Amino acid sequence: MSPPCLFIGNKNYSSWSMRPWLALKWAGIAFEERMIPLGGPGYGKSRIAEILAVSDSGRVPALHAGELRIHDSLAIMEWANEQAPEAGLYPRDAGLRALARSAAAEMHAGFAAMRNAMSMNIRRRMKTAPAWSDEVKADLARLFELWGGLRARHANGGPFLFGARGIVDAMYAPMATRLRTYAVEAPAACQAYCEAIFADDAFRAWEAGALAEPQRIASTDELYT
Ligand SMILES: N[C@@H](CCC(=O)N[C@@H](CS)C(=O)NCC(=O)O)C(=O)O
Repeated sequence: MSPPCLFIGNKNYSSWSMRPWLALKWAGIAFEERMIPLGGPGYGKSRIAEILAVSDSGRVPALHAGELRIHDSLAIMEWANEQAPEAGLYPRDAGLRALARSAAAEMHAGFAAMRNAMSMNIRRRMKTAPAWSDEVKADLARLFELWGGLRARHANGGPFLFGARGIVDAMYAPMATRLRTYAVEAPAACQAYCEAIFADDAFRAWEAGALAEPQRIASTDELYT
């Protein structure tokens, strides 16, 4: 059987695509990838024709594995965890696993103000942060509280949120790039966590792909200019 195929958006811009791509790499699951450019007709309405052809939601990421078509980042990562349980994408302890799932779900369903105001743009570096709304400030405070608490608790187990890297880190990796892009000052423990993400081999491979992409999406590149 041919390997699974992960359909993704532009590596520079598609935060949801980055997440399962990292988790699949970390799990050691071989897969093909196909990039469908965002930004053209239908973008923002889940109506890009090339995406609709491979994803029932009209959004990427989507994973095809045999007859199976999974069209959501977290669902793809849960599938990866079931395919490769030995990879440790979630903590082995059941209680910690529940907390990791809580943190992953919080990202999947939340941080809307940050996601809107800080569109992922890996290659971009703003010199100073724009003035953030109260909603964005509240999201940042919650992010730092969550990361800071987990790092304090798991400092001895490794540099990631639960010590070893896993689905929670895949979920939050795009947030680390947002802080870097939009010149957000983070508490030291959170900055150290961002550095651990930036040093990760799979993250660096994704980042290299983002930097090599020629396409520009003006609506994102011109935020705050
Ligand atoms: N809940 C979905 C969100 C996926 C999503 O919003 N993907 C964006 C790209 S990052 C997309 O496909 N946008 C296409 C559009 O808006 O038309 C997931 O977790 O996979």
